[in-house]
Amino acid sequence: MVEKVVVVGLGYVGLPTAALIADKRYDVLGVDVNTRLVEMLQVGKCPLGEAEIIPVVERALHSGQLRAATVAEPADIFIICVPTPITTDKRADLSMVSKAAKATMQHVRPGNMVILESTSPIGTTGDIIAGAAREMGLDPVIDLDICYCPERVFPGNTVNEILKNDRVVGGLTPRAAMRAKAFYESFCAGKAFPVTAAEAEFSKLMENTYRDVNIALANVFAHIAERSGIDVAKVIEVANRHPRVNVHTPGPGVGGHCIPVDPWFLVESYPEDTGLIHQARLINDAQPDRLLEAARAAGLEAGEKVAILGAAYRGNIDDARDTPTEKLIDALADAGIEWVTHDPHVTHMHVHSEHPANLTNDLVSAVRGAAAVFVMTDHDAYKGLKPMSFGGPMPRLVIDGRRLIDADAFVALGVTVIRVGAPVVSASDIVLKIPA
Ligand code: SAJ
Repeated sequence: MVEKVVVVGLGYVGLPTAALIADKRYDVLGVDVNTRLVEMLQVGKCPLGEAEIIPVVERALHSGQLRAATVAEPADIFIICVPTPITTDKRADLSMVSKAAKATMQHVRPGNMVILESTSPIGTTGDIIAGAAREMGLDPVIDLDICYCPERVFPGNTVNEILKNDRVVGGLTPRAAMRAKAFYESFCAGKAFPVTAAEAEFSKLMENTYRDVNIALANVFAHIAERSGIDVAKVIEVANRHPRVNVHTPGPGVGGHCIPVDPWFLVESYPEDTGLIHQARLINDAQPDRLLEAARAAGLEAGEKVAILGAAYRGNIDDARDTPTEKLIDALADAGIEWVTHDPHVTHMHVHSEHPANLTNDLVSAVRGAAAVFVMTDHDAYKGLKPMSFGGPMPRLVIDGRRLIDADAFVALGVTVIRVGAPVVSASDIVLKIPA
């Protein structure tokens, strides 16, 4: 018998998950509160997602294996994939999980499996999902299989990651975990590892916190290098030849909807044990400010204009959520400096900040009249960037937060180059190096 699956939350994880499960011959209903999105899906159109996802979603819609609605229906398996953002005071906002759990439980019957995929503080599945089941008169342990199975999607490579990554599947009971394992292994080539729901919640937070703390460590190494006149990139390269060392890449800060958010869930719940994690968050969040401070120390002044290269939080994607560029914009506004943001992929930015990004995809117009250029995103388009790409007079300063540009070529034209983790280089340094 074909199992029916309801996926609640059709965002960057839920929608591709729903479509890929439908592709494996499950009967899938996608549910979302966004009526415009649902209406588009109902006429067979996929209005969001990466280029690879759109045809998968549209194929699933046309085959009838995937349908969309604003309200759930009875099914065998329910998957909740709604956002879990943080509040301005860095607390987990679980309101969407609560709402989705309550609405979903209206349709849940004994024998069903209910899975939470949203990144959540330890204990959320036991509290909120099981709590919503109890409110409907269901015993979360006897009547249902309740699970926590975190997504591990790397935006830009979503389809592959859903289909190939190993998964952690946590159950409120061993029976629930084994059922989740069988379900995920039915559409995913990766292996599913059964644990408890709390262990799975912790694993997801551990994975992203590990990355954040390691990036912060790399950023601290960059600060030390900047002070000591050493190039950190060169040192990281040789240090990483050690078989048990993997220093991450320093940069202009940490963006995205996961890494700058998830460590706070641990800090909120375990403040006495998370000094290191808290400090790492502060270090990564301060990187855009440090870049601006360095530029100001090199002469950038209020009233001048700068160009920011890159709005996306990571290279070659069009996703600008929580991008370090937004923090840089706020710092520029505070310093009375004007800005234009160039990005070849991002067409709109949902900013928390009250300041506009002033986005353009025309590099020459973005840098025209700029006193300084900040490189914030590791897009391929900026790799090896040369002065001639600016198509006109040079800025006085280039601040390379990603170590991408052809620094020598800029310095040769009199531009001062500030790079994360390296000494500042200006034309006078080159002159000094020329033998008499
Ligand atoms: N970054 C650095 N230095 C590095 C690596 C990354 O500065 O060495 C920056 C990036 O430029 C970016 C930020 O960190 O601004 C976050 O990037 P990321 O590469 O960690 O990727 P995300 O946030 O897109 O995806 C992460 C992934 N988690 C891990 O790699 C542990 C992904 O697998 C998760 O599914 C995703 O978070 C999520 O949804 O939780």
